[in-house]
Amino acid sequence: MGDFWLPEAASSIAPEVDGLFLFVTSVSLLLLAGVTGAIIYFVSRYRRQHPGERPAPVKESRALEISWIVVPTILVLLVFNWGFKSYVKMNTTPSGTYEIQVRAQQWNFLFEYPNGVTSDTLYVPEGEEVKMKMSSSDVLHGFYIPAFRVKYDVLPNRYTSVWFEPTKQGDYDLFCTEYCGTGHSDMNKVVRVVSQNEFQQWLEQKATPKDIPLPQLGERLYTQQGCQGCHSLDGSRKTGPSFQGLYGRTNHKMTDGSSVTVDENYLRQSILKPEERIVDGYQNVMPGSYSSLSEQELSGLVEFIKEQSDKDPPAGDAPAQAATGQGAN
Ligand code: HEC
Ligand SMILES: [Cu+2]
Repeated sequence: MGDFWLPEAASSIAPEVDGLFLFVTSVSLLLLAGVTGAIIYFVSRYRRQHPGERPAPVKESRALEISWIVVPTILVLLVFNWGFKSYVKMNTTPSGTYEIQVRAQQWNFLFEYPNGVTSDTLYVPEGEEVKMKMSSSDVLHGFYIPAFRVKYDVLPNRYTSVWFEPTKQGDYDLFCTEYCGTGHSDMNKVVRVVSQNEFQQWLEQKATPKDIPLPQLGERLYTQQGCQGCHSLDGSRKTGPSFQGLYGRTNHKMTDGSSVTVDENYLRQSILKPEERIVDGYQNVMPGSYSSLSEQELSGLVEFIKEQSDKDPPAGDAPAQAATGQGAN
């Protein structure tokens, strides 16, 4: 049933939500059919038969009046009762629920698990109640998983939460549902429901080893810190310039007409004080909050960006070509 016109139902609350939805829809359709039928019947039955015909006076029908008061009242109360119960259930987190932090920012979701592991994909165990504790570091975002039938706003300066119990393994969509800027339509993630065993394994395997090489640390930060929402690695243009082939460029143009050579110090300054030099063709929208990154994290990011050049060494005039290529996107 679910697959025909509703998204797959993959959480414990989904059948309840769908049941109510189907009930309201079918009652509405029945009423629509009844009212339309009555209109058509009356139009033909009571049409004027000959000129000068005067309709007979209408007599009240107590039975009719009572029924169109009582029947809708019962329907409304039924729907209210049903909906209210589900609503209370959805909004009361059971105690002892496994908690995952959700951080939303333009234009990325980051998921953080109790053991400190962070992830770009939301992993959740099948058959376990999970709570999302959500906050935003900039503007209003929305957290929506159609297959779970949960949707809630994510606000700056305060926590909101939703909970659900996934009932079916697989990959599902997660969307941002508040228009939050130019990258909004890219703010999609995957929810991966796995067995409890797989979930534990994944968590352990993701736990950060202490001495991780700098480029790997950088790669991790690239997703965790949301750089990926604005900077691609494949040369495509997003809100910010791609990191592909960035390092080592000479004659890199800024909006003030100056040009720079992209070395480690330029990268470092671009992350710490993005507002000081704006790359030509882009706007000053990179968050200033990265100045709180640690020295090691900064080096990690710089090394990671450097690696993006090794993969695809730019030719002498690559910047110009890259720029036109980006424009066509
Ligand atoms: C909200 C979007 C956004 C996010 C998030 C963001 N940036 Fe940027 N970034 C930009 C924009 C736009 C520019 C170009 C304008 C400028 O120079 O400030 C830029 C410029 C840069 C530059 C200079 C690029 C060049 O071509 O010279 C570097 C390096 C950089 N960002 C690194 C990062 C890193 C590292 C992160 C994550 C820790 C990050 N940015 C997060 C939007 C963003
Ligand atoms: Cu958003």
